[in-house]
Amino acid sequence: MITFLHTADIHLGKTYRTAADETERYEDFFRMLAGIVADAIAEQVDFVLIGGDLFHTGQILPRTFARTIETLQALKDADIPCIAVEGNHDWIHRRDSISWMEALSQMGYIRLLRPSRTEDGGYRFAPFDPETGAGGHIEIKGIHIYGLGYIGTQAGNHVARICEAVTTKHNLLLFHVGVWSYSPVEIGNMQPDEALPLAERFDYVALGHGHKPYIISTPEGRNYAFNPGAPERVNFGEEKYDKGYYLVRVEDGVYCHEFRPTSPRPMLVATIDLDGAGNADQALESFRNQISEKLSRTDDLRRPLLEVRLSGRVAFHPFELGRERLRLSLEEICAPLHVEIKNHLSLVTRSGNGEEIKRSLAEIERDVLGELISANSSYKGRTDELVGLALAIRDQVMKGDAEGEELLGLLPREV
Ligand SMILES: [Mn+2]
Repeated sequence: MITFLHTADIHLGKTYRTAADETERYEDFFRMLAGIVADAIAEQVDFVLIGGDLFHTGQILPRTFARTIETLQALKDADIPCIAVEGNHDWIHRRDSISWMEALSQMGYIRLLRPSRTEDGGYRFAPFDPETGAGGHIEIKGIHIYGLGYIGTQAGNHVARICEAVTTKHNLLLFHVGVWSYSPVEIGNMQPDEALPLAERFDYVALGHGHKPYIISTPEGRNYAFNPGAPERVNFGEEKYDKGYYLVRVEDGVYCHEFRPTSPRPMLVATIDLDGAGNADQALESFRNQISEKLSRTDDLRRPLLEVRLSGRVAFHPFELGRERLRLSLEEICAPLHVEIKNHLSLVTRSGNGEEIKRSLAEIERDVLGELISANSSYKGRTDELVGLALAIRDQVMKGDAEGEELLGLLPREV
């Protein structure tokens, strides 16, 4: 019997750069990988598969690389091969420098599989060479493992060429791609009928990319492609997904999977309805009650990640219920690790002739910014463009995903 562990989308290096406790969030992803590594060792698996997006970005910090090595060390010491492909997040566009994934492979922490291409556009899966840390194919206990990273929206068109390049039996494919409509990700998917020929060539297609787990079967009902999803909650929108990875046992060529659940950080996306609130104090009271009620549904004591959307028509200026005020209130209730607030309140007033006027916070923000920008004559005729740019930068900062150089990158050169 052969056993292996299949995970993907670990996203090491992600944090919220605007959070005071960014280290706590940063450690979530390493803690998660360490738990998976510990399970692989406890189960004495023959190998571990990582279906792409080990890292959150192509350009990681040196300490992220150091922590990754620390975390994978136990697997290396136990002589359990860790086989990985690159995801869209690990992808490095500058081909003149070595990627972090390549470095890990050269150092023996992972075996990075990547095919080469033939002159006529075909695929070539060269045997993996531990000396150089490169190759497209590796055999372990009679299973031929082929690896393909992220090839983007063209994936569906490449299936025939991928299958043609494989002539062995008992094959497994590690592939960072989503299959529509199982995958919640919009980009980088192929259609189920485009993926189907893979079922003939490969006994198990180990997917990565979509952060939600799913399994695809042939029309005859044989499960052939497995996506474990991200073991941690990476982005808002993942709060309801099952979280875990697969432990797979292979006996006489039959693959038997078990989904092992993980324990990700609590995440809550809450829409708070403040419709009809007469003043900001009343609205804040209602806000506190609704948040507390929603949080009481979980008994996880870890500091949650929160996305709060305020909605409703109120009789006070939405600015009065500012982000700082809401943030302080949330701090008292649950000390969230990270908060994103989307204020969709709208102010309802009556004009002189009794007509209802409804204005949202977004409209008010645009007006204020527009006035400030158009006051400077050198920005003449570009008010809308610059208001849009200012709001885009504001949104990036609030998300906590980008800072410094990355934010400057949003600016067009001539500004
Ligand atoms: Mn991912």
